[in-house]
Amino acid sequence: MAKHVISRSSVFREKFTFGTKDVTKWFPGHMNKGMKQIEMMLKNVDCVVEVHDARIPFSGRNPNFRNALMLRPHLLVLNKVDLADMTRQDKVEELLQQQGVNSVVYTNCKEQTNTVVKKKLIPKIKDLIGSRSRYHREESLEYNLLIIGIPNVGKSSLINSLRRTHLKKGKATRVGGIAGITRSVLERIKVCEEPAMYLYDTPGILAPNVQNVEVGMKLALSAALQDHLVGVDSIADYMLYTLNKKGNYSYVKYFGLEDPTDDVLKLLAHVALKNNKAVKLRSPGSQTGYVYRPHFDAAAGIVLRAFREGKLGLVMLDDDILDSSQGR
Ligand SMILES: Nc1nc2c(ncn2[C@@H]2O[C@H](COP(=O)(O)OP(=O)(O)OP(=O)(O)O)[C@@H](O)[C@H]2O)c(=O)[nH]1
Ligand SMILES: [Mg+2]
Repeated sequence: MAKHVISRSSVFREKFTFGTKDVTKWFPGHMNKGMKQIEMMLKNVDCVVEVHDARIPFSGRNPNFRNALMLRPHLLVLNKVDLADMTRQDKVEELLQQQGVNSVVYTNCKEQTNTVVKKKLIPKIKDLIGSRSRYHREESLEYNLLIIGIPNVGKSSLINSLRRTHLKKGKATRVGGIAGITRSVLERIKVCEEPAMYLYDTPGILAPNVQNVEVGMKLALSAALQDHLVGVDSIADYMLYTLNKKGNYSYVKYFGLEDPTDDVLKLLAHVALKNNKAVKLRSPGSQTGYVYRPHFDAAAGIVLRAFREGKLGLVMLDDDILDSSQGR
């Protein structure tokens, strides 16, 4: 991380001013249908595997899943751990436990050979299922798992990773970089032979009302919301605010800036210039009749891609929640 001696209070914003776009209400129709399908599936499943993004272990977990989590054994998979700053893992787990989450595993489903998926996940699921009554499913030798979570956290990737690891089989379900790839509850997908385990993939489902705008921005920054709903420029601004607040100035070196900045337009203009991203505008007053200005949205796309690929360092976006629970 680049070292810069800077007096934060005089240079950077202490608070982020949220725009007018309402990011707290984004619940497309397919999510409503998905939630109903999930509720109907519950009687046929032995364990609910909830996948969430390790960079936001608390923000955006859907409270409407609570029913599902209480009725069946529940495992929380914090995925994308390759992008997350887990320095405060103990605190994360303590707080999750206070919220009733007792079983957590951390995964990186981008990795080809994922040792957690290979060695820990199936035994943990087996133990969890063994710890409770399976009711009418007691006789069945097959285990059915339901995978749930908000959009784009890696639910389908986890299924593919399990299949690759345990069955040496290829992709069974579609994966993609934009929220909303899986649109409905899918067929049973076999993920393990011994014991026979099947998984139902489901669409990512957000709470109908995200708690507040800051949670909405964290979801947008981690790509659980589609960018156009918030605007790439606003998301890039929130990213800059967040990195500066954490004293993470790695973006300075990465984008070749001279100094850290709190001005997102300055950052975006610089990135646009470096990447030849300009828009040509009519300007009757100029000699050629045209002027060029930086393509801010294209630059914001480049900046967000770098952040989401981990090029700007590992992050924990829920630091504020960990701080506010300190000493409680
Ligand atoms: N860095 C990183 N990227 C991951 C990981 N797991 C998944 N991804 C990426 O995250 C994106 C979303 O993955 P999906 O598996 O489609 O996520 P999903 O939860 O099924 O998404 P929806 O079906 O849209 O709800 C893809 O670009 C994956 O390659 C991980 O552990 N680390
Ligand atoms: Mg999916």
